Amino acid sequence: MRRIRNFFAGAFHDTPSTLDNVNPATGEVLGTVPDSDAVQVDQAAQAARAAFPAWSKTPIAERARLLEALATKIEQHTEELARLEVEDSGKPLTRARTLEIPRAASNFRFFATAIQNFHSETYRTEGVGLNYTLNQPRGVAGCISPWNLPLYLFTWKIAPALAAGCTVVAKPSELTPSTAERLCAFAQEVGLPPGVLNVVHGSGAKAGAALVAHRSINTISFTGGTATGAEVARVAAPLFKKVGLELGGKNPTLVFADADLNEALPACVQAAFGNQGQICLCGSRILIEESIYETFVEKFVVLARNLVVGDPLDPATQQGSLISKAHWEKVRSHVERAVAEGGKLLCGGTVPSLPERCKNGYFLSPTVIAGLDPKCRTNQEEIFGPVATLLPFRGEREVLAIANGVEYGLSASLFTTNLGRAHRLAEALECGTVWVNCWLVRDLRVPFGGVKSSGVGREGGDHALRFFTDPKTVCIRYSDEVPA
Ligand code: TXE
Repeated sequence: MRRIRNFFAGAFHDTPSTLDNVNPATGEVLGTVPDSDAVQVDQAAQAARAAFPAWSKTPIAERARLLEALATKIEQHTEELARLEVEDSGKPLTRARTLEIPRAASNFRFFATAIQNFHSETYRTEGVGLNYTLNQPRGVAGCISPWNLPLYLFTWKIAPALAAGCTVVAKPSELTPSTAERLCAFAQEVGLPPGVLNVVHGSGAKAGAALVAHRSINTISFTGGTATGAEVARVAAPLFKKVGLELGGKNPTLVFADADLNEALPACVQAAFGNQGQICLCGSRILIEESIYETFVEKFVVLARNLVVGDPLDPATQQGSLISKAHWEKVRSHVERAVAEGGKLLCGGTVPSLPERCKNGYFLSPTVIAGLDPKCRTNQEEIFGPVATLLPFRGEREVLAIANGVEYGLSASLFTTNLGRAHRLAEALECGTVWVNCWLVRDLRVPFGGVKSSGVGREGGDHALRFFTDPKTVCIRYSDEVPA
């Protein structure tokens, strides 16, 4: 049995009460997770506060060196971390090993370099003087991350915060604590000073809420559900905290008749079902131009049906389990509602047959639904599971109305070979990222975030470094007259 512990002031600590850590692919209890409350959050916040003055003054080159060292540790432990991620979340091992853990290492490497190139502004006011800005770290940052891409999203917040000179109190999801604990051990091994990175495990309602409300934590970077994001914003607003929210999505994938279907079809399948549909960027509404609708649907359903659902440890597996029993039940209830709303189930909706080891796991076959109105709840609410809906459209005007006709605005994918249309629609789509003829191609320098109910603020590159710093303006008055 694994015993996860909190990490603050450079050491691991037990808590009086714990939660169970369950492997969702097998139903087996893996061990315990601290059930932290305001007391542990306060201890971690005090450690972070005490460490801030020295860390914020640590030369950038030294901070960057420590971040590089963390990246190297992650790389050296890729296999171990990937297996922990799989046990906690049920995602396919191949995915964790080749994509998610390498990306966690890249997050540290990227921000180790980015901070060395981070620059401030200068304005010369002629005849008066010079203004420049100092980008100063804000203090103690609270980083709250979800369970879908555990170490990948955890490090996506922690790396820029540390690079910028903030100290951190972080809370990973209570469902996926294991890789965060390993990261703390790496922090000890590479010599990150005590109190610079602190991790408090526990539920959102207790540990998460205490972190958001803590007065010493003045900056909150949150990724999670939209309802939780609203609660975080409500608590943080009267405390005048700086808050970044990366929330849910109901992202459209637009497929035009002029698209190269050999490229578009596999990309649409990936976008719909990647990580069992549990990525905020998943393209869960596929909008297809009427003239190719029948052809597209037929081919898409074959590809979806052929995805291999199975034991996450099997290298052939493309689809693992959902994150938890509660989430599995929620996604299945969405499928039932889709049918009640008049949707036609073209494939999936059922629990696949699985090897003995996974017979108590929370699996669902990739599910494709057609025949629903764009305004029905299935097409409006985030399902966050392996469920995609297919909708026909006629022309750009109609597809824009459908694509933008939801409360969310995180991303969109657009498949077309018409250059003018690609630019026109990229401008008109209401979201933070538009991918043209691709999905989830990520450059860590670009701004990342959403509009509408998908969130506030941007992560990535300089945007993240700006988030964790405050610009201070220094105005120096001097005379233009050269003394005689
Ligand atoms: O997320 P929560 P849940 C969406 C997806 C999913 C839904 C609910 O639609 O079905 O959200 O998922 C912590 N104060 N996304 O309930 O609760 C929590 O402990 C502070 C989209 O699992 O938002 C965890 O660490 N923190 C998403 C983190 O918030 C709180 C990824 C996210 O959990 C808290 C995940 C509180 N009051 C779900 N309550 C994305 N944008 O990628 C919870 N938490």
